[in-house]
Amino acid sequence: MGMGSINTWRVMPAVWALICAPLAYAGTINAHVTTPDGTPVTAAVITATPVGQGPVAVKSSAKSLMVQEHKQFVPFVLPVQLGTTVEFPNRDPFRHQVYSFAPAKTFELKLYGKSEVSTVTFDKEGVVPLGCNIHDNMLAYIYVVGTPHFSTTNEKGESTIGQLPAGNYVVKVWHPNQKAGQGDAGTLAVTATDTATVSVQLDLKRTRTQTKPGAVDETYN
Ligand SMILES: [Cu+2]
Repeated sequence: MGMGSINTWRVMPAVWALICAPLAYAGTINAHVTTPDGTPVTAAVITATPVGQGPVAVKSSAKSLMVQEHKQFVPFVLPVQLGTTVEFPNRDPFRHQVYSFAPAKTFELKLYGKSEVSTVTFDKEGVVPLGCNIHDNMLAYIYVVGTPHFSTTNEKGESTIGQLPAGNYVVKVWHPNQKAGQGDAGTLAVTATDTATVSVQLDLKRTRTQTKPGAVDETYN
């Protein structure tokens, strides 16, 4: 045996560790959400909950962002895990006053101006529609979920949840405009080595969306 064989022998265990380590612990779900006529649904939230598991809150003080910019909330739909604190930074040169009447979280932030940040901690599962007392057209949703496994669909209606321990998961889809009785995507078996795929159809109501960013016609006061 020459030197080449000895080197290969030494390197192989390290290579195998690199290849095998991620696969041993992590499964993936790929979801594709469309309307019945095949139009991709953007901003739908996919959740995966281990079968039989109750709501799980975040372990540490997780933070998330709901920005106000150009008289809009960004993002339109923000999924967060139970117990997450959401910051509401104002990036407009005028003031906003954010509120919700949702049973999952009723709150009203003080009127606040540019570069000011208010926070709210979401401690109940459910849908929290947001509005602004100053700008009637501002609308967004915080969706509080009891699982760490969730993601939001992109403009193609696609979404990936990774890093899943192998097991059986209840998969659900939620979008603020979906009609009642929809969103159950069934139970999926996730293995450590394969990608599970699920296609879901959501029938959407016609409802108002946020206005497009317009001319900034307000001054900071
Ligand atoms: Cu506002």
